[in-house]
Amino acid sequence: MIDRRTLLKAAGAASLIGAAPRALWAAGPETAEKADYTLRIAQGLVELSPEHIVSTTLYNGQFPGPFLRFNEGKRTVIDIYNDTDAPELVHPHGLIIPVDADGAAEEGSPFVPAQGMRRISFVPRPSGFRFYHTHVVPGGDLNRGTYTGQAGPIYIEPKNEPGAYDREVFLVLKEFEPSFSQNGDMAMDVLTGAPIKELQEISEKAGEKFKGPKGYEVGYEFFGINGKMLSHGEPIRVKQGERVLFHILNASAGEIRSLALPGHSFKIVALDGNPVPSQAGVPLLWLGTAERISALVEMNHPGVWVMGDLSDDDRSHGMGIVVEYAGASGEPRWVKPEPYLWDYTIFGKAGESPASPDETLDFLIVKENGALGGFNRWTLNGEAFSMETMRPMLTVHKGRRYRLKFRNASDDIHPLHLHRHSFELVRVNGKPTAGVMKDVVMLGGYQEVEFDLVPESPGLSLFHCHQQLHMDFGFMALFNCV
Ligand SMILES: [Cu+2]
Repeated sequence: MIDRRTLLKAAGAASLIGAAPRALWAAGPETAEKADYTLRIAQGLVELSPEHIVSTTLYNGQFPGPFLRFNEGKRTVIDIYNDTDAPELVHPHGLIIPVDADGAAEEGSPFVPAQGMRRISFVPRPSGFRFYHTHVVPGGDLNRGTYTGQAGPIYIEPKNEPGAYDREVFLVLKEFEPSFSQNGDMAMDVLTGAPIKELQEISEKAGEKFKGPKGYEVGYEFFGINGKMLSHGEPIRVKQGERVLFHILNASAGEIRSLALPGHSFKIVALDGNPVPSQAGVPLLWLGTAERISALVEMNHPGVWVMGDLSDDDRSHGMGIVVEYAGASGEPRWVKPEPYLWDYTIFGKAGESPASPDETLDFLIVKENGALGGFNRWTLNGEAFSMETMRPMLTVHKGRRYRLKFRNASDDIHPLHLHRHSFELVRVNGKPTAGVMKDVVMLGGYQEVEFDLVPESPGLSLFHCHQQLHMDFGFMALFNCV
């Protein structure tokens, strides 16, 4: 139904032109120093189940990509080989690292050339659960970017582990076999807070200008945890009384995920790998694209359970994993949980407010329905990011405290992400908070979120919505830190 050539012309072409000269800078290892890790980017197969084997681009032929464990502050070296015919970028997400290693072409990071290699090295920080993924711009090409299987977990060993636990389990949530649709079903009842009327009105006005059919969205055929559809991987085997620390990553290209384990609750110890001030308990999890949650679960409800997505459709297409108690038997059971809306502020410092900002910056997010060859275009303060000029939107000064206020004049949830920095949530849907440090935050439909940024990484930092389709069609900005 969709002509790929037209799509590429509309979206991807600019980024490919930009790729060519930069690829020439790529160089091999200059010294005999041995790499700590080697990543090889190539086409491969993921056996989601014996009946569902998908072909996609992978790291080292596996999904998720190899688990990279670093020690905070200890320099690490990674060799990246690209066996594909297109330039690639590997972005270590949530790390405070220089542009050269960040894998974001918009900032000036070099590409890993097609059929070539590049060595990166950096000093990993901050500690906690991070991940790595491709950062190329697929535009309308669903065989590229985060639509592929290019994602893997990173854990930077902290000096002190938050919370006592018996064992750790890493879960990477990911969907496969994408296709375009014009009737998306993004989860809506995700976040607390009421829609703001003024933002709905702005959205309606924009809607009058951009009439016509709804812009394209991406749907998926199969879902899995750690590359296996529900009931097709090894179950998580637990014992009664065990405290399991789950590290959960939503490695989706654009979906919001939920996860529940019937009869159990989650005690949140870290968000995006950063320990939270208040370790609140919640009945289920909501994760925006690229968000991570570290949560302790006390295994006190014996049985064989489905730990799965609340969406019946996604779960029945694989989004879940079996949790099996020692000595329990029978078919895995799923029990639909009561609705629960996510509120970041319950994990903040109770009764405290963050330091006052030196400057406040406002951003209004507007959707232009179907404005780019059937794709929605996204604007920040009236400006869609230009891949041609790559002009930085603003200059920020190291050490100053900026309060960034985002107002969403659309009904979509946007997982906002800033590269090479963490930020502190200060107000979510009207509720003040302090002390929650993140690198991705979900901004609800017709809602507002504010976070404080104290820039510390000199150079360009890319800010964008982590919804692949949103970032590729305007929802990006460069902040220049001087
Ligand atoms: Cu978005």
